[in-house]
Amino acid sequence: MLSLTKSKEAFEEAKTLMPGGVNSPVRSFSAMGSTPPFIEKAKGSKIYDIDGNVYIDYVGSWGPMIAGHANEKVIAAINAAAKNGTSYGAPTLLESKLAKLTMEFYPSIEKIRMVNSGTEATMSALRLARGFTGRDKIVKCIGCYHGHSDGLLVAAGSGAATFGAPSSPGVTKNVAADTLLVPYNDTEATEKVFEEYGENIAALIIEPVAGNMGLVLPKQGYLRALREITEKYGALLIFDEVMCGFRASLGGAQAAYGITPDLTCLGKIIGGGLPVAAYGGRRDIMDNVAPVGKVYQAGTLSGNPLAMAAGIATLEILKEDIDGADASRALTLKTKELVLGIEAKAKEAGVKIITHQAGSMFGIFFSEKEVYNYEDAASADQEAFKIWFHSMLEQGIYLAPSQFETVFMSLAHTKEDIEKTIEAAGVAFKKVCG
Ligand code: HOZ
Repeated sequence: MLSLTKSKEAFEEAKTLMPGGVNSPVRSFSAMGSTPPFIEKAKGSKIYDIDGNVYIDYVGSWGPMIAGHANEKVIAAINAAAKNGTSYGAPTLLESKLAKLTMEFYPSIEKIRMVNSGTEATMSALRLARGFTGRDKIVKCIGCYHGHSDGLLVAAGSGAATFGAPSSPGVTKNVAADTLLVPYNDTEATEKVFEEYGENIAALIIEPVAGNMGLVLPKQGYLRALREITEKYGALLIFDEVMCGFRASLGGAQAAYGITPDLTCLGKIIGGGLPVAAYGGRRDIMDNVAPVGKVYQAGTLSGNPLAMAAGIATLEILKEDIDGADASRALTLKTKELVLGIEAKAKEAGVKIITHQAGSMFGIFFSEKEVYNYEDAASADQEAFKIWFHSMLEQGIYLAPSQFETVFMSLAHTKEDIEKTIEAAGVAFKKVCG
């Protein structure tokens, strides 16, 4: 039985200090009805809580820790940068280095602007799209999550869906009215919205591989259809690859599916565990950002030297070959092994699940029917998920505490970790059966 005595005490105190005891809602575990382990440290594929429990971690700080926790190269780079001062609010060589490295992975990005969070990246990309096109409306998919700026907290996934408030109070009707909604994977609905509002639509923003309604993959031809529709109506196509960037493939979903968006938003991995995100894309569009153009966006800690150093070290690790192939092959194979093992255990226990994998991301739904969009995801058995989640945690496997999230593999996960996780999954599926 997992002992969380110290975490429980810490959580009680934290709840008196912060809403729900946390600085970001999903990590409160409240959707799972339990107490979050308070983390003391992490190394490689493991995280350690303040009660002395050790977990194999598949959350990886919600994506960034692709090289594993406290990777020596990343820590050395942060230390070296810190010795030279922690922030200057002035240009550095590190910013150009991370920009160039990012563009090697994402050739569609001809110019880039570094910011601090995925929320800033998507919010700024949309402002830019509006400034560039002179149009007001945007299109987003129901259940996709693009951070917490007002216009994007409409029918949002992730924590917003987890806590039953996909459209947040506090977002004005006028702002919400400029966000047009379509179901994910629904080309026809998208065409209809463009037929009706096309002249006023600045951009369609999408997680090309959706990671915030569980992991949902694009149907064949869907992303290409979006490219064609946006082009036809003169709207921009924005890929929010904050989550699937460097994971669906090293070049993200755009490389995996062969689609070139006009703008891309990145986050998480690009900062190697420190706060970095970015938006970038076509030069003619990016040159509308201040100080070249008039679309304003700024930030004191944007391009912070510690964060740039961590991002550079992480992307350099991703460029290294592993067993004669690039890192994405190793990550994908490990993830596949885990997913196949989990599927086999579910079958053995007679539990119906749907699994999805995109490179080093994976997710499971307790459902008998395929999951193509938010409605399908929401109709999966949430109670079964909760039982499975808690049994896995008890056995030292740390998964995202919500059906509307994705889990992540890192380069640090070992064969032994994967075998242990598959065994644990077998026990957990039996629990689901009662
Ligand atoms: N929005 C993040 C997951 N999609 C959760 C971030 C966190 O709680 O740390």
